[in-house]
Amino acid sequence: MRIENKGFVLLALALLFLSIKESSATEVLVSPPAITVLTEEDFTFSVDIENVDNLIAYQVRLNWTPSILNTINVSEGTFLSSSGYITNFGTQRSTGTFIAFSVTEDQWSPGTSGSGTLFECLFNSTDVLGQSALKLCDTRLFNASYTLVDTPPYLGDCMGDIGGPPDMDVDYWDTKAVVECINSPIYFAPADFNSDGVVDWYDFMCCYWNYGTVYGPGVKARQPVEITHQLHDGNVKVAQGVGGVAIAIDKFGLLTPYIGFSAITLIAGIATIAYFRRVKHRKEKAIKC
Ligand SMILES: [Ca+2]
Ligand SMILES: [Ca+2]
Repeated sequence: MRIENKGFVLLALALLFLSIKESSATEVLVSPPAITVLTEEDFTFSVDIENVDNLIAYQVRLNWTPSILNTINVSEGTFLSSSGYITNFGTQRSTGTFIAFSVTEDQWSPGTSGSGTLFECLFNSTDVLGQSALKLCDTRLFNASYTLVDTPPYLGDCMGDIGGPPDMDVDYWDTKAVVECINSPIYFAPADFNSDGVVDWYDFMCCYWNYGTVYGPGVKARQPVEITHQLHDGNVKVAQGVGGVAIAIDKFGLLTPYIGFSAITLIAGIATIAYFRRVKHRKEKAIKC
């Protein structure tokens, strides 16, 4: 083979390798990436995931310009539950941002692989012309596995029963405290198990994996395993409606009762999980005895 032909073959193989590598990267993206709407118009978009392997939980924050857009509703997509297992989805919202999270209820369920929709959003444009990014950040994707690590720290244990000090037992009270701290302006350091300065879904996953654990000499902690990924933001352009008359409505005020509802629902769901896991844990202990 001539030298220039060898070079061409090597270049083609390199490009093929790069294309395979790029297509297999896990991505979280806004779909469609570019949206044009009129003032005071409802519109939908989704946050999707592509090429993920063995996903059991996620957290995604979405930021936008609140003078341009309002959020109306956020609902879970079909991807995580496509494994056939029940999921617990929730959001914590404030002006111009929300953080969405979900986890498969049964911690021993297999993860979900492939591509699909994590959650769907119904938004409304205001009467202000302009553009707003739909910016993804603070995303965390979790594999359906964990790593055993030495203690301390005692992952998942941030308080005792009814708000007491940490008691070396990971239970409902720890889980409740972590969920209530997510997106809260009040930083509760004991619930920040990985000491990254924020209480988020990683810290919840510490409770998830270690739920029912009673720490003592030689007892290891289960550390969440994260999935690396890339982000692709979206953008919304708000144009003047033809012949439309802009009517200023404080939609955020109208939505106030809804904000916080999903968080309460989530905590209730987690409490249910906690209850059944506690019953299961007690049964297992009884069988061992
Ligand atoms: Ca505890
Ligand atoms: Ca943390």
